[in-house]
Amino acid sequence: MNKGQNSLFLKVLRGEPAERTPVWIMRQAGRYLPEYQEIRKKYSFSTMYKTPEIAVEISLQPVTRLGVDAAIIFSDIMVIPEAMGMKVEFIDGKGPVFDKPISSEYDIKNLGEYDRNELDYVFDAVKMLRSELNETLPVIGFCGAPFTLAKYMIDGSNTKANRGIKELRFGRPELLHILLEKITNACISYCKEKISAGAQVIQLFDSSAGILDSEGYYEFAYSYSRKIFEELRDEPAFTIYFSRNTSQWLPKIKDIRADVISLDWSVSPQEAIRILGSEIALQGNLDPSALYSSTSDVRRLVREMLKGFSGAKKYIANLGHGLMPDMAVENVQEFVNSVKTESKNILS
Ligand code: 1CP
Repeated sequence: MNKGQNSLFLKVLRGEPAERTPVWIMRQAGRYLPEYQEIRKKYSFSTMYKTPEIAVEISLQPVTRLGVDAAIIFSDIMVIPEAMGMKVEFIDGKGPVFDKPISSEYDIKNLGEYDRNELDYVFDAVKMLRSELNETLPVIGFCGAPFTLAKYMIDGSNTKANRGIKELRFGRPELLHILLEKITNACISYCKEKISAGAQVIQLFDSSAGILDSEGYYEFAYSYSRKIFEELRDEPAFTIYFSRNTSQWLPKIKDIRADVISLDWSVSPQEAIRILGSEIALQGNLDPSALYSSTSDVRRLVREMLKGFSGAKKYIANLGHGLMPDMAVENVQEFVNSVKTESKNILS
């Protein structure tokens, strides 16, 4: 299978020898960067991700500024609900808010068909980004995992109580399955088309999976993400599974059929390797809040993280979740620089 060019990132995923550890950061294209804020002053967030030229420019900002080893396409996971006919607004300080969240059996059964024509701007942006990078670095495409998307579509925003989704999970599980199946089919089509457009890596974000109980996680989150990975097995792209607050379920996650498991900071690298083995590729996992400390602390913590993962055959450095808007660019830069220099020492 042709899984792309000779970048460090893809070399590591193919299991080839590499001189250092590759690094990228979740939410690297975003609000902590002054050059992002400059563009944001002029446009709304939705104009930014719906205009391929702007999305590509923002995707390239962290590449230019920080020297990360992959570019993630600037977009959002809510494009799938939008392509299923739902209306989403992005409110400052609050994130996505749906004007009419799903609130009944009728809403679930009459949810719009996923219309890929609504998303030409995403596929165009991926094509453009791949061409701009000129095979130097890989393009990471991403997709919200079905459970995480369902949570937002039902609860309407990032409410802490998760009232609607939990009501459905316990009260009308068969309806939740109908919804999850519709979303899963949309995700499969969307990911395949992103790969056709040029994405060499696809990360599935199951950011909300950790709100579930153990049985619920397997039934409503894990199984649908696994189905997507099954469908992507023969596609020319590597797949990454990111979920949060789910490390208690790592023995199960081992079999999710993703090429890479992205870890949060609730599990130590050594423990993750003990559970998952040293063959599967791992990504992560420094607590993003570590970037609120001093630059010398960042370097020390990165060194510890890299040593912790030294038993994994394939490893990509990242945080355990995304960057926050108020993080200092110099500490973000120090994270990237120290992965580069310290991993050379550790690997040599
Ligand atoms: O400028 C602004 O006001 C917009 C802020 C913003 C940005 C920069 C939003 C709204 N989304 C994004 C980009 C984004 N979202 C990316 C870009 C690529 C990158 O990583 O650099 C990605 C991968 C996402 C994915 C995303 N959006 C997730 C899953 C990952 C995660 O962080 O858990 C989720 C849950 C969302 C919803 C969303 N959209 C925006 C915000 C602020 C949020 C998060 C809401 C929340 O955490 O409550």
